[in-house]
Amino acid sequence: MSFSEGISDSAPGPTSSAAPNPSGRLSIPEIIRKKRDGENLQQDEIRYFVQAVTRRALQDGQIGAMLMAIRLQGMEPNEILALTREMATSGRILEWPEKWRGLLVDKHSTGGVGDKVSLPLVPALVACDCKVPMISGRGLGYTGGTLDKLESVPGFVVSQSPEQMKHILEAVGCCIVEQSQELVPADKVLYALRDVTATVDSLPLITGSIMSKKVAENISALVLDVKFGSAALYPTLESAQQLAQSLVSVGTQLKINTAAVLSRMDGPLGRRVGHSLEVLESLECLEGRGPEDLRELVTTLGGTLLWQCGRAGSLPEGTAHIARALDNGTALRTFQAMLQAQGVEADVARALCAGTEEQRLQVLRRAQAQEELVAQRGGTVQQILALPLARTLHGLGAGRTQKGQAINHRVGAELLVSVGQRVRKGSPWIRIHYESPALSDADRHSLQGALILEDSEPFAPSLKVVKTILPQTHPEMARRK
Ligand code: IUR
Repeated sequence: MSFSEGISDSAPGPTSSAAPNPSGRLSIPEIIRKKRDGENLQQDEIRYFVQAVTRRALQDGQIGAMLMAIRLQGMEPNEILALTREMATSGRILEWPEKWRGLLVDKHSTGGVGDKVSLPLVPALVACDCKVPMISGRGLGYTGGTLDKLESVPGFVVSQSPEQMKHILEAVGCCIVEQSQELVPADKVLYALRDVTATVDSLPLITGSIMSKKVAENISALVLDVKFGSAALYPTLESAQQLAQSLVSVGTQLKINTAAVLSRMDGPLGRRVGHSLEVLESLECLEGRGPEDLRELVTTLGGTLLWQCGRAGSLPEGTAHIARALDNGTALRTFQAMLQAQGVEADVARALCAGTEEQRLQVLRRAQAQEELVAQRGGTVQQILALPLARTLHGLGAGRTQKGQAINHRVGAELLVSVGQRVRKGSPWIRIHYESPALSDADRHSLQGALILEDSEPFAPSLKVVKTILPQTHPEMARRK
């Protein structure tokens, strides 16, 4: 018996142009062939494939072939919508009390170096009366994951059941957790195979993967931070915009009020990269301090969400609400409560959120060694390239080269200069925190390549956010038409 025959019993019957085998039932090889040859798949074919994936009824080779066919041939918007819907319903959909309707929001980023936005943003949204059941991810490629960053706080537990999530949302208003086994199991299988079949960057597959998890979260509003640039998944603004449009369109059709912000990812976000250093910088942001570009993204993404869910009358008003929550300490107190609700001892959470930098470092632990590199010439900083920096830190143990591998949360870097600033030859521009392996001459060389200097006047750095794609059905949009 072939695999396709083995799973055809519970499959929907064929439609006129669906992919049946000679017995008249849907057939996986025939569905793969259709996509391989650039044909559109019917909804029942997509359902058949996703259900078979979820039941682990397919060979990895079959799934890999289908992923590559999708990667090469693409999908029409109606196919992407069907894929997302089928993936979302491959597992449980979270349920929330009726009184939270309209208040449940989330943010998703396509990932960037130094991107710690979720840490200050999630509690700031709660301080503005939202509920945030964030399901987040681990590091991908050279970019760190929110869960890995939070795990640099001793005691923080990312694994929480749907029931525990509800309990934490009732008590605190937010949680940041890993995807449980019960949510979108199809994505677990597909994602693992995308990673090893060079199909991660497929627009339909990214859309299905991200949006299925948001549909399963059962939220009302979502903002997406879609990055573009040399250290982003999509290098150009145009390609990132296509992805953003696909995500917004699918989200809207699946009844999530979805907006997207397009932001630059050539240089690191903020001045600290590496897990525990990024927690430190997030705490500064939660105190109303910290780097301007981080605050810009937190307030823009949060402000957009507050406007989407009606907690603010305009984008500037939403931005101002988030800024206030950062400046008046309410977001920081919520962050402290979230840490405790997710397993951190009360005195540890207090030392982090109300302590001095020294007390914070005692909790997070400083790496055994630090080294400052100095500028090899004078000039104005045009750019600090995120990719060589992230690659070097990855090699020093800040990232994983294979699944399940331990990472060193203490490895990282602090930028001592900003874009647009003049530096003198011989002045320190970066401090590297490392343990084992030690920093090598090859590392020093590649790091020096990240600092781009030119003989020009100092200048103010550009904003990170270049464009916002608003939800298609928002009343304000309708009024503007
Ligand atoms: N994050 C996801 O959840 N899915 C994806 O495909 C990518 C990032 I790329």
